Amino acid sequence: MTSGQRPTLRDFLATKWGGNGQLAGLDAVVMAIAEGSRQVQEQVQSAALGGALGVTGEVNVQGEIVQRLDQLSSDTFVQVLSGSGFVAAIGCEEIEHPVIVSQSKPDSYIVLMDPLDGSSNIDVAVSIGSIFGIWRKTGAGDATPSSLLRPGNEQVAAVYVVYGSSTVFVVATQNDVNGFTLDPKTGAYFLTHPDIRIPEKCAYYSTNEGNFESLDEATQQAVLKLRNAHSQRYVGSLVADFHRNLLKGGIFLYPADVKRKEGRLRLMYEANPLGFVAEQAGGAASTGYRRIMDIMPEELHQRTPLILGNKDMVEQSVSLISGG
Ligand code: P6P
Repeated sequence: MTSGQRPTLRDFLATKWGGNGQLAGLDAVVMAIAEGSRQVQEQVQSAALGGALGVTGEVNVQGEIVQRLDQLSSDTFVQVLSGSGFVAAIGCEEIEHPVIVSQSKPDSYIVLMDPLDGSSNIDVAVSIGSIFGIWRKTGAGDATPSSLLRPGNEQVAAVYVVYGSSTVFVVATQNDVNGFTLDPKTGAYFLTHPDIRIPEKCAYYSTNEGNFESLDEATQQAVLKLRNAHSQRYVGSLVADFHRNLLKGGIFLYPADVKRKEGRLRLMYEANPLGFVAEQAGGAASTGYRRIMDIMPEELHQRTPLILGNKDMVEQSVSLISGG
């Protein structure tokens, strides 16, 4: 099927969501993310030539050195989301406090994002990505910081983008996950992965084996069981590892360990959005002890252990980790 016969993201959303009053304005938010990702894809592709690789010299709220592309992508997505008219507040990995967008429309949304995930891979041309969790704004008036501290089970949609051998845009709503591929010539996304469901068979496991000795005994047993039955694939970019596992079957683990008792990955803009996508595609997301999306967040940048992907394998790993 040529791109000429494939629906664009815009047409798909109009057809799929047009009549659903519950999702009013959500297409404007998703199209803003799509536009931002188109700009970020160009920034990523031309970074080396345009001197945008490397670091800004700043350290972000995570205590991590800010890559120039981290800052650029954060600025890009804040701009397009704020301009959509349907976003009331933005939480961002690169920004310590929430960005409150005043005078947003009554039926507007809250967006939590990791604008560019996988920073350590930027300078070596390995796949990176962007991640977005979307909640409906509740209450009258402008959003407040507490508007962003919502459990993942209240998300209405989630989006991630993989900047890899192609740029793939995956959008999930209840029981509906679809992937679109960017045509760099036109800047349009075309439907290429309709009705994504995570395969029953788990082909891969993804974890940083360098942390093995830091894991507790029960978690080591879970990793050993996976090691003996599946191929190991680990890119070091959560979005790339998750996307492969979503399409081909797999499980991703970044458990708690002695160095990271709360885990390494962030709850609000990594674990919750990808956990939402996983569950809508028939998968699962756990801390190793509880469902990710049931966590009531206490702060914007809190971290969590993450076991994510094929439902049976997540459940088996959780059973070993938690002794349940
Ligand atoms: P490690 C990238 O910085 C990231 O946040 C995720 O994309 C990735 O899965 C993880 O960190 C990699 O962490 O400790 O294995 O380098």
